[in-house]
Amino acid sequence: SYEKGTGGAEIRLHSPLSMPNATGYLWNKKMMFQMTCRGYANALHMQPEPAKYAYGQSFEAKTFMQPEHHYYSGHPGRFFYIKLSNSDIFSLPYEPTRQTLDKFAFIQGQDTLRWEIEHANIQFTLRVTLADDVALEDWRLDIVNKSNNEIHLDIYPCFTIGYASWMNQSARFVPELNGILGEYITPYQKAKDYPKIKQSMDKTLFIADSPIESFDTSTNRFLGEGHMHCPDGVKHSSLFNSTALYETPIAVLQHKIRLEPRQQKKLSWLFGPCQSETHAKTLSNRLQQHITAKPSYLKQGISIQTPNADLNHMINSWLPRQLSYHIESNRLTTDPQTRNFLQDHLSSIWLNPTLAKRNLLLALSQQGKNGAMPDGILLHEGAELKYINQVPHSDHNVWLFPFVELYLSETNDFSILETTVGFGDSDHESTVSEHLELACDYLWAQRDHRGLSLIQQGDWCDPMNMVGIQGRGVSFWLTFASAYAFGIWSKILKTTQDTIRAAKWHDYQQILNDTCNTLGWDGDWYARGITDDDEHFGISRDQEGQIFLNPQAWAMLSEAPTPEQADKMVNAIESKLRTPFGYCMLAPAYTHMDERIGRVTQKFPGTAENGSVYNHAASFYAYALYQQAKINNTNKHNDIAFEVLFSMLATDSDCLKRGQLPNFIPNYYRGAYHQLPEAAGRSSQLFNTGTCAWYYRSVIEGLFGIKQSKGSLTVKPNLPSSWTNASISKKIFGANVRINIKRGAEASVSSDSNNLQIEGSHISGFEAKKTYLISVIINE
Ligand code: CEZ
Repeated sequence: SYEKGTGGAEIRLHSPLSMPNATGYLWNKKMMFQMTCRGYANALHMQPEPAKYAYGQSFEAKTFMQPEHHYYSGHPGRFFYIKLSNSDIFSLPYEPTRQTLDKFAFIQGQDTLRWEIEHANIQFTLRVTLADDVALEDWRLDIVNKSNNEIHLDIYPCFTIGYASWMNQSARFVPELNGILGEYITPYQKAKDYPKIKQSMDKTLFIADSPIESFDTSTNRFLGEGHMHCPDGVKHSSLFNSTALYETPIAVLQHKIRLEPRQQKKLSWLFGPCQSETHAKTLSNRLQQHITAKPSYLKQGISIQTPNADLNHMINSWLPRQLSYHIESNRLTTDPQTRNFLQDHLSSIWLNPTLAKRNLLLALSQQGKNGAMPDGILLHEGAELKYINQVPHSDHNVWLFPFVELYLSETNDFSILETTVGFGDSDHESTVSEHLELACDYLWAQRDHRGLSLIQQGDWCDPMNMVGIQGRGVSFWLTFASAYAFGIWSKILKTTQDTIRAAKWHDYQQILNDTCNTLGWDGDWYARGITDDDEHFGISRDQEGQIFLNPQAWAMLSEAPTPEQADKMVNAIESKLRTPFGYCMLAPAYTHMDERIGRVTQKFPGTAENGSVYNHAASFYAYALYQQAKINNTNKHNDIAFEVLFSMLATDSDCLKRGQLPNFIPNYYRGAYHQLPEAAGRSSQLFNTGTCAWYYRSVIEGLFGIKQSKGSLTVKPNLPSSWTNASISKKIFGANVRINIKRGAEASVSSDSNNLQIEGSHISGFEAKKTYLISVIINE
């Protein structure tokens, strides 16, 4: 029911019914906009805190972007009622009338969402783009009369503004704007909040470029005795010209159109937040001079050709877009969780290394003098730690290390280690290298009498909040993650000739691994943790939450398991966590609260951290399997590693079950495959996820086996056994490098350039801006 357009430029869905919650998204630096194929919309803009300019019909809780967002009839949307002269009424894109349309296509482009619809011999092309520099939706409708008769149409764009405030809300028609202005006061009670409220964009603008016959701004007056699917306003010959005076606002306009046979007409509208009527007037100029937010990320990323079309499509066209969304929007927060900030900006290292450097220094400037990274990174003066960032989590230091490792290998900019940065709680300045040493010291110190890492009220797993609530519970995952961090740090120190400290952190890595092997190995896999009351969990004895994916993946990253242990873990994961829709984060999913563990066990079985196919965790696993391959010099898990990656993609054969288009990788698909098979596979539709950077990294370093280090390149591909060839183009130290991989009798690496030095699989001598072709033969 969907089609991938040429060169991955767009994805087309042919029905509003087959995947009703399939969404597309757009963003610019000020906002994000997500819309379902049927016309429901979610939009947030930053001012700088996230805010809405279109709300639901009743008061909404303020929250962060959620998975499996609930759509209902009456949900905020962007609708266009069309009334024909014979009074037939239908709506674009599909909601709210839900009238079957003769032809329907919903199209996600790189910088547009578009619908191509035909009905009653009329062709409609509806598209939305965002302005490049402000929060503003630009809507265009092209109408073509395909019949041989003159037709008369009433078009009613209907943009819900919704219940914005219990203090003050209204909306009115403003003739000078040729449109509607909704006004409200963001509700507040504390006088100290007033300065912020005063600055906020508490107005919603909806303006048209075409003559307006009538309007409504009061939701109730517009609906009358009808509903959104059949409002009185549209049934009448004209809207009621209502003004919303402390009533729920809506923005509906009536345009009358006459079309000769084959004639075409274009209409456009702008919708978005604004500060004042004067500001609205300035924005209205954009009707004439609209500049669309354009993507710039594709040329910075990699390009691959493999026998797997779904993978090519995701990597070449859509994943870089999702990476870019993360680094430009910071997930629409002003205090991204430190863990998210450092993982999302792994992508900056590939797409914008200057930004990556700036963000690493920003994060380190908020580190405590004791070495602890804070729970969130404040992006603006006045930003505060909110939501989950008020709950102490133990893992934030870990994420510095994969970041620094990738930054150094990709950029070769070792001078960053000597750059000085301040601290969050002291005027003192230290070099980045000293900051990182302190971060390791802190992780080392935060262990219990057994030498295991204390979990506090959560680690990577946010809602695992009661394992260590009394201060004693520990996490095997975090112990492995700390060991992994020490391992990375030790390798960096070795490169910088600091052999004494390199040896120390290598020893500490070994100590943590040994401790986990002694206290955490359960026979076929590692336990997840030990509770405050000294009980192991995530072990074979448990009925629920018997096996967790993360400790296995990170044990591999920290190099704790022997090859025999690794095989056992892989087998256990295959038999207990693998489903047709990907690898679950834990199984079986919890069905009731386990007070030893916390609120993760209260999440609905198979959703989010409670046993979904949590793609972030799956991408760690893929990366770890490839890492294993490198360390143990074996390709025995290559097929599984690829399966882990592939199973995260919505494909032709399973997209209906997932309910998602292949325009992004969601944070999860429903798991609990054996417990609740009917919901298994359903996408969360949430494109905020740490998955994307680790996925990209797994493809580059894992599947293609490309690793840069100290100015040279190593290529050791890990192709699945069924592939005979593949190629990748990537910027390597500023040079444009294409690597062709083939199977052959004898493994070799060669190049078209005599200026490169090749020793085994190591290649050096790249010059920036030059183009190189490297041919790699791997064993048949
Ligand atoms: O959020 C993510 C976090 O942003 O959950 C991950 C964690 O590593 C990320 O940093 C795993 O826990 O509070 C909660 O219950 C949640 O855990 C979520 O908010 C979670 C969601 O999946 C949101 O998408």
